[in-house]
Amino acid sequence: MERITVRLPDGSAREYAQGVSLAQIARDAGRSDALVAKANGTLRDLRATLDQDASVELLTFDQPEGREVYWHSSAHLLAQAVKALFPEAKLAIGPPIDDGFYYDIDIGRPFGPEDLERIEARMRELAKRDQPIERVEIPRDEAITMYRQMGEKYKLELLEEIPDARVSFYRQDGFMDMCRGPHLPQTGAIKAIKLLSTSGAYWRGDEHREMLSRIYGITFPRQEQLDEFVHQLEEAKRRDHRRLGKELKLFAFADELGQGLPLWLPRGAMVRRIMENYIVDLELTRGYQHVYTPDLAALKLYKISGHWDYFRESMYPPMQVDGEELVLKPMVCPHHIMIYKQEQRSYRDLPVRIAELGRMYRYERSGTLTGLHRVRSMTLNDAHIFCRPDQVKQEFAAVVNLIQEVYQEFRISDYRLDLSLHDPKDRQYYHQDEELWMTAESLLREALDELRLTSNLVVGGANFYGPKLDVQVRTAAGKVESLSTVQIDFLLPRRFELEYIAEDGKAHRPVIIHRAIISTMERMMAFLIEHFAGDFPLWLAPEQARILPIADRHLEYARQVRDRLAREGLRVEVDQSNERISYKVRQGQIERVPYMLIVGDKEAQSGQVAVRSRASGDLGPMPLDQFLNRIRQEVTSKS
Ligand code: TSB
Ligand code: ZN
Repeated sequence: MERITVRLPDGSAREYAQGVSLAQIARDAGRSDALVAKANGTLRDLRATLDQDASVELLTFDQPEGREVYWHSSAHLLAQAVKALFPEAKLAIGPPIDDGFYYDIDIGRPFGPEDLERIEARMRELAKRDQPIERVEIPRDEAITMYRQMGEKYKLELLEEIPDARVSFYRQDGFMDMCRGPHLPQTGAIKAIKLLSTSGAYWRGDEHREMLSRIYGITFPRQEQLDEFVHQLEEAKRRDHRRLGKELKLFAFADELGQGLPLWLPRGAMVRRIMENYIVDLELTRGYQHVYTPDLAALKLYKISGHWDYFRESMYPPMQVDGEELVLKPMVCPHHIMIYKQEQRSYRDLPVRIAELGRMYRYERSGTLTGLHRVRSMTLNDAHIFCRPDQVKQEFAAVVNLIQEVYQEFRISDYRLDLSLHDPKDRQYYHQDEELWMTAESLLREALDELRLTSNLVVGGANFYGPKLDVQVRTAAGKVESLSTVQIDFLLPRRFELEYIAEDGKAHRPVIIHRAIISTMERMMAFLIEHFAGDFPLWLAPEQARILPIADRHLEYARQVRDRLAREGLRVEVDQSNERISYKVRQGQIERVPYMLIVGDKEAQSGQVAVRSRASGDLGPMPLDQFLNRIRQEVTSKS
């Protein structure tokens, strides 16, 4: 028999007889953790054999491809369990996904929670039996006959589209599923199993076809991994801003209003107003001038800027009025440029920093809309800094410092910086002036170096007008989104022929820095709700204290306390319901009110309040002034 040479990634090589299995190679390499192998670049079952020299890579659950196979085999196990419990079930498709796997199945009704429990238990049983998973290839006609007999109409439909003469199946125990593979060598590799949810799914995603029932699940080699996953899932649910936004009455969406168009309810609007006042006041101390510009603009403005060419798919279509074409504003920059152009500017005037809480409208595809994280109408904490080329670095640094200062106040420390540059190969999207790109990008890199900041390079992530630095944060669901952004732009000044008179008396071209510190109010709100899990710090809380009268006869004193605190600028309300005090306390907890002030006979007589803090529990009775001092201090320190 012929010998073959097998090479492993560590450089070692071994001789084998032709026909050696990949499982044998894994055993010899002491790799009991291997799930599947790559032989000469092709993914293969461990049960597969080699008949020529090969470089072999053994893959485990820790590698994306290994995990994919693991979850794919888990989907088969799910189908096997379903067929064992519901022999009449018709199987459709069952692929691995980012987090686990699903299987679409037709049992003529949706699966319920009890079904899931039974199926999950059966999967565990089948995995414990540790059945071999074997690949079999059969002629296509035979496969058709088999599936006809079984009445597996969805499989038949899939089979009809396969042109090959032979079709591969995977068999474990008596269960067979048509599949390309590869798969795990045996079911016992699947250890920790959880079925997560069900949903309806149309066959082939076509709403005119059958409605199937989809079961989602996840599996891991170790129980701790499953526990950790479930914990993260619960944490994501607990923090999900869409759920909290409803529960805490912060914002809402309405079908009649349209997708991606949020309503800011009084409590959410209060938080937003605090954020807006905070950032505008801060910017006014840093040399920004705040302006207002319209939500509509003539289309020609965006033709000059280039947005119409490069950003059109995110814009609402133009409307015709009085012979003019108007569009909803998708970006504020051209408006601020118009403001810059109102005066002749000299080098002494620069930098000019024009800021606005600018409303923007963007057509985002409906599949991408996620609560307040991604909406279609939004308000951006926007500014455009018009400066001389020699001022870019220092202005950029000032913006980055401002971001850091604001993040500290909001207690945001978990973020990443993305430096997005243009892709020189993408000649379609990016303007062709390589020199401009080089200048802008090296300025940005130098500034970052001087700030001693490390960033993650994203080639091809730049805007059409220039490179940028984005602050990236993670949503509760684990998705990465940009919050703050700083963008260097040499292009729009050119397109709009912007000028300033330099020391030499001649007209020169300024540079624009586009920047947003707290992003759009919508995205920041979504982020903060999840970040604080609904427990806004006192300075941001929509309702800072609630006064709870024990009985109706304490209502008057409660109102006096409220008026006193309100005059001091605090956001206070009285619970005027005739519920029992324990119920009122519970309600205050659910609504995450930072302080509850309970007032009864004793408090009313002595001018005191009994304080219950969200963070520290019962603080007992104290004079109103003492409480006032405490809360004032907490607000100023933003703690
Ligand atoms: C900074 N012209 C620049 C501005 O001067 C600009 O508009 N940049 S942007 O397109 O990157 O948007 C700025 C920020 O708005 C993004 O970083 C992101 O945080 C936020 N944002 C963008 N699109 C949406 C959206 N659909 N929903 C919520 N927030 C969004
Ligand atoms: Zn801009």
